[in-house]
Amino acid sequence: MTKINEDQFAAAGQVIAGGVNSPVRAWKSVDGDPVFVSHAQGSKIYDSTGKEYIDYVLSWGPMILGHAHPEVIAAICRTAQKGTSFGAPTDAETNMARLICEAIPSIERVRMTSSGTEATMTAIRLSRGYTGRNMIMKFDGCYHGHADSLLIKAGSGVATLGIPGSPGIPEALAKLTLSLPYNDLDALEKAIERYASDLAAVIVEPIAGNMGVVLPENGFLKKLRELTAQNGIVLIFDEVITGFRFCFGGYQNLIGIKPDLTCLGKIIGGGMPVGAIGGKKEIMERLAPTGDVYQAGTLSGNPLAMSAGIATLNILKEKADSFAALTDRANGLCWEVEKLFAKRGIAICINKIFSMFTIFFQQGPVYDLNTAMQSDTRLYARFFHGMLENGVWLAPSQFEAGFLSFAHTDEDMDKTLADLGNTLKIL
Ligand code: HOZ
Repeated sequence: MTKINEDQFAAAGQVIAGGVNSPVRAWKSVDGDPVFVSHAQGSKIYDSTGKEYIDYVLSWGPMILGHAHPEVIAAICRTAQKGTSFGAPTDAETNMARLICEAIPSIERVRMTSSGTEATMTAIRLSRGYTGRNMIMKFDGCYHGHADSLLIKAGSGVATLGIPGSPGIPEALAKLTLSLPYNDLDALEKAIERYASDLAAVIVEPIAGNMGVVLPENGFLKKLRELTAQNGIVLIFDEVITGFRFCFGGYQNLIGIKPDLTCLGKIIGGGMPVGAIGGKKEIMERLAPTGDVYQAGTLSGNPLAMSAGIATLNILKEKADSFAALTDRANGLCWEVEKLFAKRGIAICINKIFSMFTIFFQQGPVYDLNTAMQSDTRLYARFFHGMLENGVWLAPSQFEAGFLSFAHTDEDMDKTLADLGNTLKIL
């Protein structure tokens, strides 16, 4: 297994809890020490020895334009020269909110935060305040950040490390969160029937990206919308990953379903720390200062984050027609990957949508957390290290999504497939 950067990781471990600032970065489930990054440009990321990798993690999604896009960097630099934080309103915040409202029709009002976790945490508090109810519903394997109420049967690092929940979350609070299997209409109908009058909100990743990519089955999201509307339950779409990844808007634009609230993050910050919650005016105006539900943040709407986000969204708006080409490139790559694995006689199941994918090391189908967990994670770890050795940077966990950016080229695809060929020889 790869064992470079041991000194750096050991040094980090002396001063940083676990040596990392987010658990999945420790590469525990792929059995190796993390490679330390020095810089990144376009579709490439470079480690501290200067080695180049084609990057399919893209900072876990935000870098859809590729790393260090010149227009985004120029916007950040221009803004930084005028000051980096004011704790007072700026026009940039209005411009950002306008772009979001224009792109996603269900959003009439926006509140910026500094992370996706803050956005989902706010969405839950707001739903509880608005409905006067306490319970919430989520789905197994969906990860909505690390707020107490949402860290129940969550995906991402929690699934990667096999942690069922987390100590530190009071039992009394955990009891207020129901978690159901993703895509299980029967369980959904029964739970709504039983708990409707106590449920403040249902929160869902409309495309699950944190147990690996798992797609909603036909009718699942539509039924969710119907049942929540009928019962006065706030429907929250967590589009932190999917927002602006498939089109200039959210996944909701493509399926014509309007949630009551939407959480955003990642791409809207162009690589700077950001989050946002948006939705119906009637609900959003319950936030203080117009309403009584409190939420705040010194760095919310931070000028650097706004400038990087606005630059990114403006480029995506201009490129709206190019999303199809990005999808074609991802389809072509996944198709060739499937062929190479089949030739080698290794069973995989690729779940993909637009420019987002996961190669599950199993026959499939993968349609919920239970089926995702049947993957051969040991084999994934060997695959991960083989690809890394060859110069391809993949997620250090079976239970995460891979992404393509507009900076990826045909040459990147060819090299990736050649690297896969080499990796398969030793798998
Ligand atoms: N939970 C994130 C991926 N879904 C990982 C964040 C990080 O480690 O940077």
